[in-house]
Amino acid sequence: MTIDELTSLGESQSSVILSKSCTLLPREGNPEPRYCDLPHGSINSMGLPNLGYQKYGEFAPLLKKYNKPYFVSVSGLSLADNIKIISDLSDIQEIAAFELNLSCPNVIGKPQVGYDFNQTRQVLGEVMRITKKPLGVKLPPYFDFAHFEEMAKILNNHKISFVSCINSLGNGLFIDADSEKAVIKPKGGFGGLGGEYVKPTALANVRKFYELLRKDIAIIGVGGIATGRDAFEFLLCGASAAQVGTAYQQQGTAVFARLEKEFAAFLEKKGCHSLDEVKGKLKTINN
Ligand code: RRO
Repeated sequence: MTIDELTSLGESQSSVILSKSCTLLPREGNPEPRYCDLPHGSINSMGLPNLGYQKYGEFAPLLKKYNKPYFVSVSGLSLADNIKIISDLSDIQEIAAFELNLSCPNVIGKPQVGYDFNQTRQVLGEVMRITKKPLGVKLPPYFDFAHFEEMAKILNNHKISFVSCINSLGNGLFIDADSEKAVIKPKGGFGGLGGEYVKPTALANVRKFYELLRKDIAIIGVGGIATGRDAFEFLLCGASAAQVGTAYQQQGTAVFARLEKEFAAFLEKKGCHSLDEVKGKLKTINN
């Protein structure tokens, strides 16, 4: 969220710097406690705290020295806000791409756009017209094949460059039996689940969209990646890159060097010399 955090991503082994999702105006976000580590992941209801989109534009030249792409995540609270943010930031050369977040589960009174197919169609139709930069979409998890198919049809109709699957699994509830309380404060304790809890759901979403999307739409896998072996599983399902949320929150930027090392060692153990040998090559049980 802050320039210090973005700078430390620049200095880390991550291959991209991705900002916190931004809105038109700065936001404090929801009251604390709003994030909690759990035995197998995390729950959060941050509520989109961010410094306002202009700051993420101003940071772009400061991050240039790291020689890695800087992606700005955009989560305007309305279509008009998304248009304003993306058109204003499109002139900034040091921004490599936008990730349009259609799936924040934690803003009170704002349903996730990605669960409303008509709204998604409208947002993409308008937003794609106003930028020449690569634009990807962060999707919520889907659970029904009919929904995967409907969303894929919409995405295939637009010149998007990538999808990131998945955002946190919205509105879980983690409670502590001793205190008889929820572990986070906003929304009566309901929040987005991340980490190990969501990995099978994330793999399913990557796999389904790999089957259904145009091959020029890259898939960024996200949801429970904590080891090189996890990253390999996402590659098998069809992901071209990995995004790390909970493990980054828990371990800081050192997670990227460890993941890279473990992933390379895993590929070597398998005797793989290129990612294309593995990407999307998941086997199924046929007899
Ligand atoms: O800030 C958040 O509450 C938040 C966002 Br924008 C998001 O996309 N996903 C999430 O789990 N939390």
